[in-house]
Amino acid sequence: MNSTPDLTVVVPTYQEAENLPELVTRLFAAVSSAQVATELIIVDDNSGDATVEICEELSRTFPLRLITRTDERGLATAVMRGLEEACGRYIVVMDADLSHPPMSVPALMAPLESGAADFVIGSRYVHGGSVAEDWSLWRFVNSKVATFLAVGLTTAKDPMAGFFAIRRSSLVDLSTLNPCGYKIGLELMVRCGCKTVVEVPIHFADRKHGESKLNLREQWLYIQHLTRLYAFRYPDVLRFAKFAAVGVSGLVVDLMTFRASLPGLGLAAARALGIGTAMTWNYEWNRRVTFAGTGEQRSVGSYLRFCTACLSGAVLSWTTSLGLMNVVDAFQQRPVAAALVGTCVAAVVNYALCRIWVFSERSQETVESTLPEAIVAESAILPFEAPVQPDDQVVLPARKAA
Ligand SMILES: Nc1nc2c(ncn2[C@@H]2O[C@H](COP(=O)(O)OP(=O)(O)OP(=O)(O)O)[C@@H](O)[C@H]2O)c(=O)[nH]1
Ligand SMILES: [Mg+2]
Repeated sequence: MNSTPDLTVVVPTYQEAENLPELVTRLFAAVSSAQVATELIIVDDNSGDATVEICEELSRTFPLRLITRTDERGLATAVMRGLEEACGRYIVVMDADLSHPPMSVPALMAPLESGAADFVIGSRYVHGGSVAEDWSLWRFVNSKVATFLAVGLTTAKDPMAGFFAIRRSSLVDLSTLNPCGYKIGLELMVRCGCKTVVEVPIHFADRKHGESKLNLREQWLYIQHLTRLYAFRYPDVLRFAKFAAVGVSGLVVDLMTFRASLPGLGLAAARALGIGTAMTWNYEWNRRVTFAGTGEQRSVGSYLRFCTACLSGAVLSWTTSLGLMNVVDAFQQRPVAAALVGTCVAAVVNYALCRIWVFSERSQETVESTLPEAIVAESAILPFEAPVQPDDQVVLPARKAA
């Protein structure tokens, strides 16, 4: 038997001692009959139940490693810790509560082995898959809504199952992952750029022992997590939304300034002051918020480029709306609609100019290269996990591969 396992199964646990003997026995029965050399890594967050003793006992028979974390709690970071420790060519992540059938583990690995998939999901919602009969309507709706919200990130039918497989070589630098909540599978699928996702049908059973650890707070974390993943997958959509929000706030500033200064300054000067104030306001907020990632510093040069971009937008808006009214019959009697189209075209072009010319990514390089080396290095490396004291973990050595 090769000492490097083909497969690492990662199981995060919190107070799952009662489920472990059955899980481990059934898992190794499945991988033995499929002749897959397997190691099991259990990442427990110091449950305070009999997890340590039970794992010690099981590790006499099975290649099992227990990692006990005392400095952190959370399903996603526990899985990431397991991924970090994995030695197998393929990795399967599953729950401890026997919701995920251990007998399906070889089937999850197979499409990775054959090259048919980059990511495999044990799926409840494909043909042949099912959930426990007494699954509540609340859980069903919850799972479906969560899946629907992720539709822009994956077309998989069950990305929330928590039972999945990936090649170890597909894993990106784990310190770049940023999952909050419990949808670590979705995080890996998106950030590791897995193109081919295959879903293998499973029967999702209800837990027999113990309690669910997932609550309403996790739903809120999921929304935050989704926002981050959408921003990662579609950076310009989110940035454009911020740009538009800044634009609307600038309109309010413009009108308020105009109104306040009109009695004292008269029409022409008050109008100029309103426009100038709004432009400065927009410049500052776009620099700080919309294009914050570029590190663009406040400067006369970038301010003038911004004003030029705004002016180009204004000219474009003016020509587009007049052109539409003069040339297109449908707009001749609809000047407001023509003005609206002009404004939209100008907003897109204005955004593009800001993105490419005013707050370009080039300016980030310039800023970083002027920073002392140590600061650049520190800001580039974000630890995903606080360092663990050696005393904090109990690692039971693997005895033999199945
Ligand atoms: N290490 C670690 N594992 C966790 C934590 N929270 C949950 N888990 C484990 O993650 C897996 C999924 O958690 P569950 O509580 O079963 O969540 P669920 O499947 O949505 O809910 P139920 O099946 O209804 O109980 C289980 O193996 C848990 O023991 C945690 O904070 N740390
Ligand atoms: Mg569960």
